[in-house]
Amino acid sequence: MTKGWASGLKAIAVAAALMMAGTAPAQNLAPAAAAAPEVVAPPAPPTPADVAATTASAAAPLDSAFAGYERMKPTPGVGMPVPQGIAVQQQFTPIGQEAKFLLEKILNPVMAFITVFVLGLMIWVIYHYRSAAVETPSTTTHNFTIEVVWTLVPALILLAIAFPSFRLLANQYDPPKADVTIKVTGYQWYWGYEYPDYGGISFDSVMLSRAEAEQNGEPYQLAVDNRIVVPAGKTVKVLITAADVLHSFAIPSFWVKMDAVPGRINETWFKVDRPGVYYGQCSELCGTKHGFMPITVEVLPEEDFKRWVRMKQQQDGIEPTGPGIVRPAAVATAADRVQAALAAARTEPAAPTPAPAAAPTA
Ligand SMILES: [Cu+2]
Repeated sequence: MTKGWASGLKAIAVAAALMMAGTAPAQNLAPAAAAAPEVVAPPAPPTPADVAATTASAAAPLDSAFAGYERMKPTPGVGMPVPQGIAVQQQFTPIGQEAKFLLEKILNPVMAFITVFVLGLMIWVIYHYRSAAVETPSTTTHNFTIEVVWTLVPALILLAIAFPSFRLLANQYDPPKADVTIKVTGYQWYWGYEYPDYGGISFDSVMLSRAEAEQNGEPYQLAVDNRIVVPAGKTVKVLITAADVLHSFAIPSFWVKMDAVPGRINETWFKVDRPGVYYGQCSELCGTKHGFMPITVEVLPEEDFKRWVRMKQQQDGIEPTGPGIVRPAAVATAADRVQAALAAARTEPAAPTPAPAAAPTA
């Protein structure tokens, strides 16, 4: 319950911050936009060269709006498997950290203890009760105390494991409200991604060749051309399906693994605070190139994520849209000025030109 309140307040704070951030540039730009037509009004009709120049300057603020996005370099050993590694990868989501703790601090020690204890007991029994050491074998078949102990002790161990295990399961299937939703589609043999919140940005993600991966400083067979990009510290809901056969969307360092089933949508989520590059792979045998459809997730600070969204929207010809995405006011104004100038050129013929020509004849 407190979690709900906290996230509610946080959402309000974020919304307020975004609204303020959104209005500030508009206010700053408004006087310039208002003053511009007065300057533009008296001069001669624009030539095509003028229009081209204005269009170019109109594009400039849009470029600067997402200048600064560049592919992030991965940190060696982080978000990827390591040579000779046998442990679970370092975890970067709350669920992953909880699960890794349960596995490494509770389950593995309990399993190791039981395995060693039972093996020792068997060796002891085999040695002490071998036929050479026992002349007359015992005929004992029941022992009430021992039977109670060997039933009760395992039951108590299972009960002790059940509590943290069910808590983890509940947390896993009770995600916080999603900030970003991504639709993932598995294909033979690549992944397709869609961002419905941001005007339906969509792209395919294909594995890089060895040369391309090495050139980028990325691990071969994990690096892709188009990465999933998400904001840091935000809850990302992932809707997963497949277009042909079964695939599985898996990112080990997020504790995420979910089947991609044709005709069905599965759901999972993750929240990563640390910006960085994280790798995953298809984890369901899906055909000959099953091993060649990796997943790359790039977690960016929120502002950088918005720049990436704007860049993708421009590439796809999508109007700026989505939570926190503001249409740059300068762009609208400059575009409007071009339209206005073109309209003026069409409606006003060369009317003022005869007047100065007539003056010098006198
Ligand atoms: Cu697959």
